Amino acid sequence: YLRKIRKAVQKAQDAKRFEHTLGVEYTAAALAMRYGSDIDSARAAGLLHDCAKCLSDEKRLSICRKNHIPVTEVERKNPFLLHAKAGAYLAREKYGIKDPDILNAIRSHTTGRKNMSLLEKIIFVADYIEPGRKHAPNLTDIRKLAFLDINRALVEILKDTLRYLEASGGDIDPMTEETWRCYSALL
Ligand code: DGI
Ligand code: FE
Ligand code: FE
Repeated sequence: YLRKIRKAVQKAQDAKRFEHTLGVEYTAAALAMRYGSDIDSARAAGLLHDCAKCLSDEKRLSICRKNHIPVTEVERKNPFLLHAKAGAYLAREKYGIKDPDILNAIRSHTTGRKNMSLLEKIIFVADYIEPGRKHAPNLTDIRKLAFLDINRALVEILKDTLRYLEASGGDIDPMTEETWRCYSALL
């Protein structure tokens, strides 16, 4: 079923985004091998995590409105954040994914959340470290850390993301902060 999903996602994304998607797919597979998580689930979640990324903000908002998916204030102001929630919805309705862990991994891939499952962490981290990413600071160290201690990698990514948002004046989703608090307290 992975080939079918891959083909369908390719149609829904531009070439650059699809390359990122493939990068997340195989990076998630590698992390799943390292941490003993189901490899096919990791690949499916990796393939689908950004399936709503190439839609318009209007489309993302309307998917949420029509399907009674709650939209927070920060999300209304920054509708690109909704590609995670809208993506989880499309993964179920359009791509036929039933596994709630895969759907949660798609839903939480941008901000994270408290008490993430192993698969959710794998997708969150794979999204950040996949080989096509180039602009993040400390990427070399975080890539190595991801295969040594996924929780520490998670905290480093959240720290850098929050720092970047503060510097660039982006609205911080309370969920991103909550995830950071949850995992930095754990270390
Ligand atoms: O969809 P991708 O680009 O592959 O990756 P993503 O879904 O993790 O989105 C990355 C962007 O999301 C990145 O520019 C940082 C931003 N982001 C993460 N948490 C927050 C956030 N943006 C805002 N405004 N607020 C957040 O809390
Ligand atoms: Fe994304
Ligand atoms: Fe992504």
